[in-house]
Amino acid sequence: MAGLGAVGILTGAKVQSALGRVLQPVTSASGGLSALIPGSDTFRIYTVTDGFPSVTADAYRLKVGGMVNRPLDLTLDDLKAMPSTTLVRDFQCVTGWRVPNVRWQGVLLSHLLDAAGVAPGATALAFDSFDGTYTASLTLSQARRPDVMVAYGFEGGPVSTPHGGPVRLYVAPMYGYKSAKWLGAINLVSGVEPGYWEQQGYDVDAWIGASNGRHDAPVS
Ligand SMILES: Nc1nc2c(c(=O)[nH]1)N[C@H]1C(S)=C(S)[C@@H](COP(=O)(O)O)O[C@H]1N2
Ligand SMILES: [Mo]
Repeated sequence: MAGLGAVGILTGAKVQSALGRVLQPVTSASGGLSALIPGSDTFRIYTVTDGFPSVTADAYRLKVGGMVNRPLDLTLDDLKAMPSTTLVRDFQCVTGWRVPNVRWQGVLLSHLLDAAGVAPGATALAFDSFDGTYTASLTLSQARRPDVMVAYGFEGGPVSTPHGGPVRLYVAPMYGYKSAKWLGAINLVSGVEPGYWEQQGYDVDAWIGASNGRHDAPVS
């Protein structure tokens, strides 16, 4: 991955397109001229399917199921009625780009786990995107961290469709591929089920390391 990152900086979109299609460059979270400088702090928009899936805020549902005591079927309003958390962190893709100080708002995953009640024997979470293809995984202890959330807010507004709205996962301490966009379902399972990129060689434990230039302090 370190090698890929270095190549990514040199050849940009070509390498990124091998890892996930880049559909459109968007303005940096911090804005300004940096958006025009190749390799600078802008988000790349990724999807592994043909374009973006889209649902209206009214039709959106998040299901929490699998090994739980009380399966949940939540609307966007249900999520917004839960205690909200704001995190401001760097967002880092394993290919080398990083966007500093991005503001996310949403519900801690630990809160959803408590609401659903984790059944005995569950040790991991499997996340499904409503794009029908993308998946991600976390262990139960990773999911309970105070910097892991289901996000509906981004930079003071909603999470846009290209960024995975209306609701995406946001796993602050890990590389971006853990932060599944267009989040449709969370299932509690008895062992880690490697996600989309993890099945193709990315680390299942995707901690962002200090050697990768992260400069916000880890929570723990
Ligand atoms: N559904 C879905 N989620 C996804 C991806 C994807 O292709 N599809 N790409 C992942 C990767 S590798 C990164 S770095 C981030 C990028 O988020 P962005 O597209 O909002 O910049 O989304 C992650 N979540
Ligand atoms: Mo990524």
